[in-house]
Amino acid sequence: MSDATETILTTCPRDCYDTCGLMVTKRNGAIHRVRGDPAHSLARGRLCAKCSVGYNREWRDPQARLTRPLRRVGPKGEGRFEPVSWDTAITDIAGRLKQIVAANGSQTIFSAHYTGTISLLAFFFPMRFFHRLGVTEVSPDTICNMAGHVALNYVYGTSLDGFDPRTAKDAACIFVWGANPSASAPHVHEHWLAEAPGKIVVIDPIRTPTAQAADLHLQPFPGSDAALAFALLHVLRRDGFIDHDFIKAHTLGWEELEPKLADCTPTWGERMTGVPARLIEEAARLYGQGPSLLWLGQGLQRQTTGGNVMRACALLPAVTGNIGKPGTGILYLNWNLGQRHIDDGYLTARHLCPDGLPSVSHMDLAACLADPARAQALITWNINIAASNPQQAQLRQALMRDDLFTVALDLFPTDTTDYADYVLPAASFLEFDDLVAGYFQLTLAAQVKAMEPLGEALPNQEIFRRLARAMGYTEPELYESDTAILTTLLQHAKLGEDFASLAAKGVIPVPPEPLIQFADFAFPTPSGHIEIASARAEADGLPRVPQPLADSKPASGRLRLLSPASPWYLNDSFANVEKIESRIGPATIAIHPADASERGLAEGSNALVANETGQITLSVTLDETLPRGVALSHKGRWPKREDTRANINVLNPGHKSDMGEATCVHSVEVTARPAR
Ligand SMILES: Nc1nc2c(c(=O)[nH]1)N[C@H]1C(S)=C(S)[C@@H](COP(=O)(O)OP(=O)(O)OC[C@H]3O[C@@H](n4cnc5c(=O)[nH]c(N)nc54)[C@H](O)[C@@H]3O)O[C@H]1N2
Ligand SMILES: Nc1nc2c(c(=O)[nH]1)N[C@H]1C(S)=C(S)[C@@H](COP(=O)(O)OP(=O)(O)OC[C@H]3O[C@@H](n4cnc5c(=O)[nH]c(N)nc54)[C@H](O)[C@@H]3O)O[C@H]1N2
Ligand SMILES: [Mo]
Repeated sequence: MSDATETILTTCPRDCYDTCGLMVTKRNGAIHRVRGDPAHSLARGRLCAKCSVGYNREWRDPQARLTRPLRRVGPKGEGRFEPVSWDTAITDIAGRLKQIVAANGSQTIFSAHYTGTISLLAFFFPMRFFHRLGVTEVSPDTICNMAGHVALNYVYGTSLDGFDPRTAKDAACIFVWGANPSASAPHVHEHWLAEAPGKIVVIDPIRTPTAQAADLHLQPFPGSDAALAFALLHVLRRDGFIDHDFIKAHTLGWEELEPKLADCTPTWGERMTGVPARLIEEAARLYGQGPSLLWLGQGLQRQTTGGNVMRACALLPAVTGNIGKPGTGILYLNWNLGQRHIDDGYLTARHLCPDGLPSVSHMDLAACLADPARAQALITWNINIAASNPQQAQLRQALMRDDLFTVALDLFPTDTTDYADYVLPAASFLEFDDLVAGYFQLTLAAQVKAMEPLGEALPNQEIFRRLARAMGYTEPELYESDTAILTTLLQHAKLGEDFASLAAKGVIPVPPEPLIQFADFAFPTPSGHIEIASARAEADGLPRVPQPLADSKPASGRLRLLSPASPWYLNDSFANVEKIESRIGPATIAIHPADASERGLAEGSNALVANETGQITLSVTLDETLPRGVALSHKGRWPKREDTRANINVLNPGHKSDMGEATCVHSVEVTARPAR
């Protein structure tokens, strides 16, 4: 054994805007420390608190991790298992799946997955197996951002080609609308936004640290942003910021929208949204003077009318010509992998299922799983549905079904794995080579193996290769090795890198020079123009143009509950990290002091928070910066680690937003009263 110190550059593949470069220091062949890569443009040598603690403790701790395949011995939900060999687990699982295919059809097997990791192989490769098997796919984005995708597709023909963050240096103004980078993108908040020369305008019902640091903070009531957008458009039009040449050359439908703006005065906007008219005027002026960037967050669209909100907000760049030149553009997610020369059709072997998989919304998952005629088996990977999905109690009831054959892949023993018949231990990102394409910065990065998998853990890809073999499948795509795929990807990308050279650098920008979004003004809509009015939306039963709507305020006595990203969790990851658990204490609900006193609640008291879907006891914190009628409780806790055996999603009825059958979790309404 050598006593040499070795460093490895790798990449954090969490579902986070930052996609940090990491530096792993090894001593005597073992990992000594995982930290931020000092040379990485955002990480700058430091990790966020959650990853810094988690990656140096539980993520490398065989006591905390799943390390062997497990077979259930107790009742579902109890989490009692016996270890079995990989051979036994894989043979048994394949045997059951074959029986189900023969007796009930492959579409009664459900695959639920999301972004537990976004590294390309671990995220995409398992789809090769599912495409071959022909399962029912639980439509991944319906749990997160589907309404926004559908909406932006109507307007721009794409939701994945955002502005290049490097162009912030050219922007006089940046709107951060319904995103909270101080939690959801900590290094973007700390460095990218802080260093941007332009004025920062944050639009968020919550006074987040990002809002506090901004030049201007607009605090609309949740779900009122479409009305706010119309009031901004009114001012932009009144004050001469409309770019008529741009509208004529590159958009469709302005004449249908314009008449609607007349009544949407700042005073009207104030009445609809709660944002003072004077701030609406000021924000419009800052945006109109430009050049301006518009970042539309994912929190923004998790509303009953979230699709309409996104369509309305997306009009700002289109009517002011803030498109196609430095310092302008719109961003939702930068995840057009083709732009980085990555072919996701190849990664998922889409040709094995030419018509696409049948799919259901996450909003319907609990009902589907409760129905033996629809669901005979469930395979979960990269997701923890028992923590993150709506209708928590109903979902758990469905997962209790003894005849629902359930297989769960994870790093950790979660609430979801507790319901499985077989639990399969997945290897962490520190344990295998992969590639990571960030969804904010335009980069391609190496995820580099820094340690052997803990125990018998295997990367997702290898687990599905083994399952394919046991199923008797013969398609070579199902067996392609990680090395072969990484080589092919990098060859096709023509970036002059192989895996070793990329691993030595950690990360490269793709393209190397800042990109001007929509520089060619070719919008991938049916008309090739930005569609302010959309015939496709109309054909889908929606209004042709966005509407100046605001959700109605909760009925008296109710609060609108927001449950966005916490800085201490990454969705439901890190909730099992003990240092974090003791640092943040019990689950809380923040409300305005006046709302609290009306309900007999005080700082530190326990509130029974309830609605027709469920109830939970939460510790009250008072926050006078919250709008009246709004409550805040962050997502991410593990039900089984709570006294109540539930988390905030026990309150989410799983209603669908107006587009994409997607979540509208920020539209949940609750009552709160003293808990006994
Ligand atoms: N109340 C409320 N609920 C929400 C939201 C909200 O705003 N409010 N947001 C929603 C959103 S935006 C999302 S995206 C979902 C996310 O919800 P989830 O997808 O459930 O959450 P994650 O923590 O991202 O990842 C899930 C699991 O993936 C595992 N994992 C990590 N790496 C690997 C791997 O390599 N292989 C395997 N097999 N597993 C791995 C992690 O250990 C974790 O248990 O939650 C949704 N739920
Ligand atoms: N630390 C951490 N980082 C994360 C995650 C995490 O859980 N923790 N999750 C990751 C995932 S999966 C996702 S999808 C992203 C999500 O990250 P973001 O895109 O930032 O979305 P959210 O955290 O859901 O909400 C962002 C903000 O939207 C605000 N908001 C809610 N409703 C409204 C509204 O009606 N109007 C306006 N204007 N604002 C509103 C909330 O108050 C919140 O401050 O973050 C990713 N990064
Ligand atoms: Mo998400």
